[in-house]
Amino acid sequence: EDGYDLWLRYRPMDKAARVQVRAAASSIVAFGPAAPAGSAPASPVQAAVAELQRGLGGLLGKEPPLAASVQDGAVVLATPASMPALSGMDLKLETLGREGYLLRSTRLQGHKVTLVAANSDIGLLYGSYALLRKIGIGAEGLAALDERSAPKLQLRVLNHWDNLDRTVERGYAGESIWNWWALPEVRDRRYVDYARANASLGINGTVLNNVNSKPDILTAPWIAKAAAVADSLRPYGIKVYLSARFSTPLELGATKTADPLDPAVAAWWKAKADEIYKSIPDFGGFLVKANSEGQPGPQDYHRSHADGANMLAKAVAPHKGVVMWRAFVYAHEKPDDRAKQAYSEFKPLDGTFDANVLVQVKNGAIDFQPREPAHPLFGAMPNTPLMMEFQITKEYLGYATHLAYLGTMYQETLGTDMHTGAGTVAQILEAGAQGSKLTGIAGVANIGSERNWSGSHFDQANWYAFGRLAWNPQADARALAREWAAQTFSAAPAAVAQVTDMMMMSREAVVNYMTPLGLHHLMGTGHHHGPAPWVANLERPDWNPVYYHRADKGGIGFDRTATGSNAVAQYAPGLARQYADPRSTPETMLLWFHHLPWDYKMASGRKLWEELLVRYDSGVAQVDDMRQRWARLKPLIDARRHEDVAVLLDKQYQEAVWWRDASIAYFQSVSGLALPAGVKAPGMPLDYYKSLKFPYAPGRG
Ligand code: BDP
Repeated sequence: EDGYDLWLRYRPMDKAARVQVRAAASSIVAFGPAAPAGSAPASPVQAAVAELQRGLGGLLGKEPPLAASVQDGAVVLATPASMPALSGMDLKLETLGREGYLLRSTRLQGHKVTLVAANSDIGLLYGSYALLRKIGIGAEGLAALDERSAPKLQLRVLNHWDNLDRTVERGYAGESIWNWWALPEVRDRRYVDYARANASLGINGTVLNNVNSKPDILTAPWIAKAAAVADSLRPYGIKVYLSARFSTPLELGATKTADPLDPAVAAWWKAKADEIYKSIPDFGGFLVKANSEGQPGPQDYHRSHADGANMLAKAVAPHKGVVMWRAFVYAHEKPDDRAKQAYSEFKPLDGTFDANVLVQVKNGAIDFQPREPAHPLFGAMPNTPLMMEFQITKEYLGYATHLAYLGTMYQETLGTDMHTGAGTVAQILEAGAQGSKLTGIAGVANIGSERNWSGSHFDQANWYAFGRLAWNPQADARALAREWAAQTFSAAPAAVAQVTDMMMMSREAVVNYMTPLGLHHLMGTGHHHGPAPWVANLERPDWNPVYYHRADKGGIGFDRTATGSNAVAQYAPGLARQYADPRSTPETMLLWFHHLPWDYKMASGRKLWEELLVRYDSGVAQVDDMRQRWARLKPLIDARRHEDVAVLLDKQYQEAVWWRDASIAYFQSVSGLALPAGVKAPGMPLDYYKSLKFPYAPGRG
């Protein structure tokens, strides 16, 4: 096995389980025309039938036939439109919305069946995947099914940072999955497998190109390419979106300015939207990165983010499109604290955005670090739909070579109570804005052209966890890890338990050996690979790691309290109070909010300096532990994938040691403190770590 099949492997179940499954799923009844043999499904129902046949066929060793009428043991896919009798069955379908589904063991027309019911065809597709998932993780309770589920967020979207030359910004899984050159004539079959994987999780949108966008993407040839991708994804309920460069009309020579208040500019965007919708009638809309990291935007014309977003929103509104406007901004002026910029710029604009605009906010206020406190904008803009933006690709967490399950990280942010009275981040996202139904979440994809899709087998789990949390932001990371492990590696309980435990410890291990106790942004310049806490020579202060850790003889950490940048004041009072005092700040975030002396007493009784060393060591030890657990799993995992993972864990171990040693060597040089007895000295002198260069690191786009 090479990982291509993802969590949709459908390998044969053991005999006892097969008997159970056959009783509940021996044939399939669906309504409407079936897909012609050999061609890709053309509708959600055809996609559902194809997946059930493939899935049950694999699990049971024999493909269940399509039956023309209801019979015992059939899986019946039905909506009130395709089977009016459903309306009389008190199924409460109205609670499922457009995309939800119901799975129920019941009697239909006198036969015992497994009913997959929904209000729409797309609900049937999601229900079919849910049924296969249930069987894939052990088939328990299949004879007495009664489950209903509906997505809690409306837009569940992947963001591809894919360039038009097929490189991928922060991509570590090969080239872009989109073979732009060959499109639109050539549609890679992989697009359908991509759609299947996403639909199995409930992902219903994808932004095809990088947020650092080019004007070309909105020209006719590229619209045609995007339309071809959209055609492949449509049967799976996935809408296509595009990242738009704010200065596109100006750069294409169509207008003299990109000022959003210039009527010619607005007219150009309106006409452009009309043109796109001609080829892609269900086009989702635009994602925009403006006035950030050198990208053009409305502020170039002394207009606000709202002026820019609303101009685009008006262009797509007649077609029911949306604008996802990113809050990841970098001001031109030297900031007093980069962590404060998004809130400072966006909070005052609350309530001024058009109804079809969502502001897309990264999970934390800096940039996808191994650990960040939740972004203060969540809960602070009650009149504006906010979308969460997580990063699935591991730009700052060891690329695709380090094992770091991000389900725990996502859950940590989603579970944070923002003390605004609106509950946790998950609840805030679910509730949406006053008077609006728009809700959403985005994940920066880790998908590429590699056979295993994500650059490593375990990185598939981050795609999986993102998708499942997008459906239900209150889902539990451990339960999702278990589900993924059972479907991806083996449903044997011993394997599931061990793989799950490894996943659950993995992200904390990375935090420990890279950025313990709230440290952040210490990675190598530009490529973000490996430790570089000593870097101090970059033009902008907030590009330098020393800006973030502020270590000197006296202590370490970024003072974000009233005596420092006062970023804590951006949080609601309850949370601000907690973060303002080192004693009530969780130790995991201590140095994010506080600059403390090296001999500051930690909860463990140790001094801060000693605690830091302990954390670095425990990160290394955790990777070693994962390595040993994986070695013990050898008899339970197929040989090729077992070896693939083992090789990566060895590399991760070496790099964890490197992170530990380089960090300790550097912080010791600054603090001047001795290493306590028992702490191993770094393997090499500090200058050695400083001399390492990575000019060809991947992911620069
Ligand atoms: C940072 C990445 C950069 C992205 C930027 C963004 O280093 O490549 O363009 O975020 O989100 O994390 O726009």
